[in-house]
Amino acid sequence: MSSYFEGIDKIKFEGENSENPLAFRYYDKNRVVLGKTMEEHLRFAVCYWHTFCWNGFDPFGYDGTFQRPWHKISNPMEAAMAKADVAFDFFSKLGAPFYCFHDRDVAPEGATPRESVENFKRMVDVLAKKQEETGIKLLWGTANMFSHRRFMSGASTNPDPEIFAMAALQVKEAMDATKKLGGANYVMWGGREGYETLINTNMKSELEQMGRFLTMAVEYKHKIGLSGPILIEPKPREPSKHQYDFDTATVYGFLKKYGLEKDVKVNIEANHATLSGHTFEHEIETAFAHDIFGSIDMNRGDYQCGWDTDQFPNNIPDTALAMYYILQGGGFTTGGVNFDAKVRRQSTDPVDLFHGHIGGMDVSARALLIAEAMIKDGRHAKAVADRYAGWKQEFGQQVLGGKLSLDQVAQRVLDRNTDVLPQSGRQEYLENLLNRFC
Ligand code: XUL
Ligand code: CO
Repeated sequence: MSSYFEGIDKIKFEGENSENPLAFRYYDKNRVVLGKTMEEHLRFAVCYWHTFCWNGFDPFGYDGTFQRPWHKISNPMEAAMAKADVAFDFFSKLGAPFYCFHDRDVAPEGATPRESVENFKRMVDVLAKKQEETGIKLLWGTANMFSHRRFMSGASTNPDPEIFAMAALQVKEAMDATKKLGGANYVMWGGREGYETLINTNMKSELEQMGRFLTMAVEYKHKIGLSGPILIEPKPREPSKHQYDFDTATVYGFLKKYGLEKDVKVNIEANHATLSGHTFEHEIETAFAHDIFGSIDMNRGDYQCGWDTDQFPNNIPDTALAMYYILQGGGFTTGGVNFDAKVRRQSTDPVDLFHGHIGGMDVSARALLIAEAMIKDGRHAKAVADRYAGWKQEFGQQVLGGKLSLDQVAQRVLDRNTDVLPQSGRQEYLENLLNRFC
């Protein structure tokens, strides 16, 4: 048990009228919503990297602003231990049932590949023990193949196959660790799987390398019996200028090409969706439409900044719409709501970590209740179903069922010989309807 959060008790649900900033007003983990508890629906996870690894650094400061005690410990394994103590203390006090990590978040890179593997294995044992003591579970594990300078030109997409091999070692070890810790999913985010300029890039080769890498990871998943899916996390850019896993639709095309669409799903991040020019709900619905919805990284961007600001979500209608489409699609199975979000670098106190997460959890819980009300009301779903009703009728079904050719459909128009008039899409009515629930 660490003393970093001394004075902060376990966060409780106190209800809508509570004025206590360290209490939940909406997240009542035992409340039943559409047949499942809030805890079962939302499957909240805290991310290790933003909350415990980032030190508040930005390129204009001399140093990080947070000065957390474990950042000052010079022995890297001792620092990793202290960080793990604080992390599990935080998860427990917050009441988040899950956490997520990169290999390098929990254990330091060693002087050689073997030492790195050793460090990681030692820390995985520590995490296993802490999971057992606290009951906290792993939502997903992943490997950091973007921070070390060796990955500056990519991991699996690197021009050098020996760096591909270094990435393979990390993924193998991180998959082993995820299995050992009972992780529900395994995530791959390709921050450096892309390029800066085509002038020095063989794109065809890089895409083939990436396809091969993912195929090997899927084979290994089956080999070790890692039960959950591999999740690709799309993002259009940053740090790569052109990131190959641009958005969900792009990822789906890639999975189809390599025949991996049954084994691999997506982890959709709100701020990545908006950076790719889409809404969060567009990405969620695209994933459901292709049957590859896995999990979400919950956060928000900044309307004025064009980069990944990873802020905690605070917009109720936006979050409600995302939650509504998740529920309409059937909800989470192995996935959950991971806060890939960080407090601002001026939010330097331990308590700020609680404010960020409590706010994000309450907004998500409120969004879940709004989604429940919309589903029970049924008017939105009916309006959309009515709009497409023709496709359920005889002619629509014949077209979709492949019973008619293009010239037969054309002949139908000539036989009927009447114009077809457009029907209102009722956008404003539906927007007003949504706002009635928020
Ligand atoms: C980066 C990002 C990553 C992934 C995991 O934008 O979202 O933290 O979630 O590698
Ligand atoms: Co993310």
